[in-house]
Amino acid sequence: MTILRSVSLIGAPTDIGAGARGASMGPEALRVAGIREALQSHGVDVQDRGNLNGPYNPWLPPVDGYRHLAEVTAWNQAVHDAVYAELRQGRMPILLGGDHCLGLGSISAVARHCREAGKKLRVLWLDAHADFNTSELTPSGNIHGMPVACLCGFGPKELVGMGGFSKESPAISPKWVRQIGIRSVDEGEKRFVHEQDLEVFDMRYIDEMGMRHTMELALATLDANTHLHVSFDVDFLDPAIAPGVGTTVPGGPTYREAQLCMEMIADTGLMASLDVMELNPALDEKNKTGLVAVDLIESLFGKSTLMRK
Ligand code: 5AB
Ligand code: MN
Ligand code: MN
Ligand code: MN
Repeated sequence: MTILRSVSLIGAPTDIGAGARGASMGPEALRVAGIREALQSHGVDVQDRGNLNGPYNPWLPPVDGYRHLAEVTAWNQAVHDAVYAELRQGRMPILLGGDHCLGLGSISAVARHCREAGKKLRVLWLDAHADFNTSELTPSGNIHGMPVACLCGFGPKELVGMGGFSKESPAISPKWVRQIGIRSVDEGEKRFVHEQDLEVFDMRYIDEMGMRHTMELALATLDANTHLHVSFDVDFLDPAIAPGVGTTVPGGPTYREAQLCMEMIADTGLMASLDVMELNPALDEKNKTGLVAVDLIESLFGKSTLMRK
């Protein structure tokens, strides 16, 4: 296994890109749920870098299709810089969100690192949503619905340009992304997903083909030179096991399906960065969702049954 055994936790306590308040409390809920201790119990060296700082949430309506673009940019720059610094030191960054707009800062840093290190990048996007909206397509203006599009070069220059990238030379190609668990995509967004040929394993696919086959395809064609980034939006999970998110969508992966998904990622030994996003303790039940998230993260780090030890 080539899993990096040195991990840095980076808290990003904001809900600046979300449609509900409360994801700003996510980092602390993951700590209270024992993320550090859980990883340490699997022999991982864990440094908790504490929380990043950024502007408060003014809770304003959209301007030109974006809510809080300046604040979103500031938070993402802080995330980008922190994630990039950890990668440069050979450590695995785990971003504790925070809403999913911050996937832009995190993955732009990962893409920059991969470009400099000559590594291939594969992004696994575990989510109920495709997060592929643009300012023209969005029904809400909430930027947590746009990070994948921005990373692919479709978005405002402030965000598309993060990490030294540009519209002409974006951080990632849609070809590098595999989306899993998708079950809520807006009308215009759907068209754009098809137009850009994003590879989406939606719930219909998982229901028909099973999680095992889905993950075999999503993890196909990786090699030893691949940096595997996992962007885990907690609303990926069925609301029955994960009620503590702002945007619940019924019909998500069960506990068992999600475990298998994480175990198969762990088996590759290639995961080198991770985002844990959108946990909203204000909507949770006694940190149930925080605890299930930590449990699944343990599986990403190789917690498994006796049979495999
Ligand atoms: B999340 C919606 N598509 O754009 C929009 O939770 C929801 O990061 C986005 O996946 C959900 O506002 C963003 C309706
Ligand atoms: Mn998301
Ligand atoms: Mn989502
Ligand atoms: Mn959400």
